[in-house]
Amino acid sequence: MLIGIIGKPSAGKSTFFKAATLIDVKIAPFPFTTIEPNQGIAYVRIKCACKEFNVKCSPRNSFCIKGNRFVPVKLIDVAGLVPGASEGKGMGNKFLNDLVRADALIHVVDFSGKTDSQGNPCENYDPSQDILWLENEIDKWFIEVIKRNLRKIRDEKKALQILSGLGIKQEHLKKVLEKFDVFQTEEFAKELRKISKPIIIAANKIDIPEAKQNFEKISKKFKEKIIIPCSAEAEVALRLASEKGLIDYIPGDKEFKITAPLSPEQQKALEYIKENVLIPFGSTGVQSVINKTVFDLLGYIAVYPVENENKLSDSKGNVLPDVFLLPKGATAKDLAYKVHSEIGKGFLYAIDVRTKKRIGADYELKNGDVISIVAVKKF
Ligand SMILES: Nc1nc2c(ncn2[C@@H]2O[C@H](COP(=O)(O)OP(=O)(O)O)[C@@H](O)[C@H]2O)c(=O)[nH]1
Ligand SMILES: [Mg+2]
Repeated sequence: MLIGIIGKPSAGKSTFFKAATLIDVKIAPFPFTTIEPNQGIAYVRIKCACKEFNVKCSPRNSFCIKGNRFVPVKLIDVAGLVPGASEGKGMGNKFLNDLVRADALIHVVDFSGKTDSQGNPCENYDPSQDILWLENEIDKWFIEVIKRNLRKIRDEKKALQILSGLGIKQEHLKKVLEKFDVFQTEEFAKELRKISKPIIIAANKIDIPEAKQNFEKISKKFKEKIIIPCSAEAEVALRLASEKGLIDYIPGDKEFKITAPLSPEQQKALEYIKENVLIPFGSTGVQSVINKTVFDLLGYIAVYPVENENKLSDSKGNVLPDVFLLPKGATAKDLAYKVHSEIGKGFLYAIDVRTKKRIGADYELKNGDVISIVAVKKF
């Protein structure tokens, strides 16, 4: 899963990226496949099953802080967009390549109204304009790419083949085809964008008083969109203070505890965050944006596979070692394949560890399930 961060210049994309990926490497000692320069690892935060089952977990592909499991997802800081980008303004191929690969987009919007559509300082800019023009640019870009690729193509089967070649997923094509045919290019492209690149809005710089007022207005205006108040800068400050041992703070928490003597400036900065972000909004919002992107926008679920249903462990005794993020609708057999292709092939049945009930290959997994898979071992 890859999540792209988009927005106009100076909206706070890089700050958001830093906030979401800044995590003490000491607590995340597991290896990752190659990460490109503008990519980073963010984490969704879920309740770790260790608490409920009252066991001490030994995570392998994630980590646990005080009963909160942090599960990695890849984040990509896409270049800034400006109005007219789809006609080539301020946008290179790099942007498009990054965008194509993203499963979902976080649109970081400066809600303070203190930057114009190009990212220049101003007063009283209406942030809802950004929500509209940016979505429109991406739609236009989709229309453009599809038109260009389907020029002179008249055969639907061929057209769909070409779209698959562009990295567009079968399941997305299928859904769009229920509403439009591929030659209704504009409607088709817009629907495809909506399904294949859903957008969540991070209402950033919410610590600034004008942003609060704008948020109240705009969230009422766009009821169908997911808009999360957030302060990327506050989250960076809290994660840094926590790394330095000045405060106790877990990303996503609604408060922090001071654990060391502070300079007057540090004291003031933390007080500001508490009064203007944490108390009025319940958190900095950065963690919440990541969580809602994965669980609400993309509809994923988190599932713990274990081998030993009594010890909740793998064969080496690691307790609740893994947690996987799977698309909604994933079955017990899908989970088995995710654990290992051999386990998938040899799948016999599975056990829902909570109920101790046997479940079949087609059982649709639920968020938070702890599942033990029984497979033929002779492969
Ligand atoms: N007050 C406030 N300023 C922020 C916040 N996030 C980012 N900024 C500031 O906005 C400016 C642009 O941020 P940056 O991350 O470089 O924007 P980008 O161009 O979208 O990558 C910088 O001066 C940041 O310090 C926030 O949550 N609150
Ligand atoms: Mg930047």
